[in-house]
Amino acid sequence: EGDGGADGRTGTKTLTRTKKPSLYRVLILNDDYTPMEFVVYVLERFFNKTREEATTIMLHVHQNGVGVCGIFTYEVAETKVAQVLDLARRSEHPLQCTMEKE
Ligand code: TYC
Repeated sequence: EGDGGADGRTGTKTLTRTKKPSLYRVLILNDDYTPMEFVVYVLERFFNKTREEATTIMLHVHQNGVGVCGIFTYEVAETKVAQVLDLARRSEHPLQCTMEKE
């Protein structure tokens, strides 16, 4: 925990502490109109799920209203949400995706 690196000029030890980044859950929400196949495709394409994993998550969301696509650092989560919303909008599906601090 924390490495004491030698300071260049004086050789004085300086404690450098690394902080673990906060993590964020990316969630997808159920709706009545987005095709099941589109949701499976989104999970495969943006969240690197197998077809089997994607189908399990999609059905969970269909039945429970919300589900976790993955857990990421802030900027990665933000990018994935934007990618999903952009494809959904361009495809004219109402699919919603959001993020929350873990
Ligand atoms: N409920 C949708 C349907 O019956 C399928 C669906 C699943 C939509 C998951 C969104 O996040 C979702 N076609």
